[in-house]
Amino acid sequence: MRAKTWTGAMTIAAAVALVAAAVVTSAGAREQVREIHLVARGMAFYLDADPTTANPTITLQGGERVRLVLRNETPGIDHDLAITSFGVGLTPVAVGHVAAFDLEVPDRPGRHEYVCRPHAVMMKGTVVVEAGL
Ligand SMILES: [Cu+2]
Repeated sequence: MRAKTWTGAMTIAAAVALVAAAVVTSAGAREQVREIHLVARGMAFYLDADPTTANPTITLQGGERVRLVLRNETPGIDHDLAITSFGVGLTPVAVGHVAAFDLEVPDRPGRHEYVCRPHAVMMKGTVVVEAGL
């Protein structure tokens, strides 16, 4: 009997937690930030989801909010990540570390460049901004 009451209390607590999570989620949806995860491996960038395409083109939507996350997997070499035409970038990231910056993408289609500033000759790619919805 006592155990059953305890279970009931737990169920109510879980339901309250779910409602609270739903409220947080709907509030978050209004200011949704899309995360793009990059890895610096050797002397190139890779998307976390595609470990074979070096320095991939990154496509953004005008007006969207994105968070660019960089993880450095290059022993002994610090890398950064910047989109200088947007005035955003990271301070250098040591191996095994992760850093990120947020960007509100200008609502203007165009092509830009992302780069690792210390290794700009090898580590750079294109950012395409498509027309916003
Ligand atoms: Cu670098």
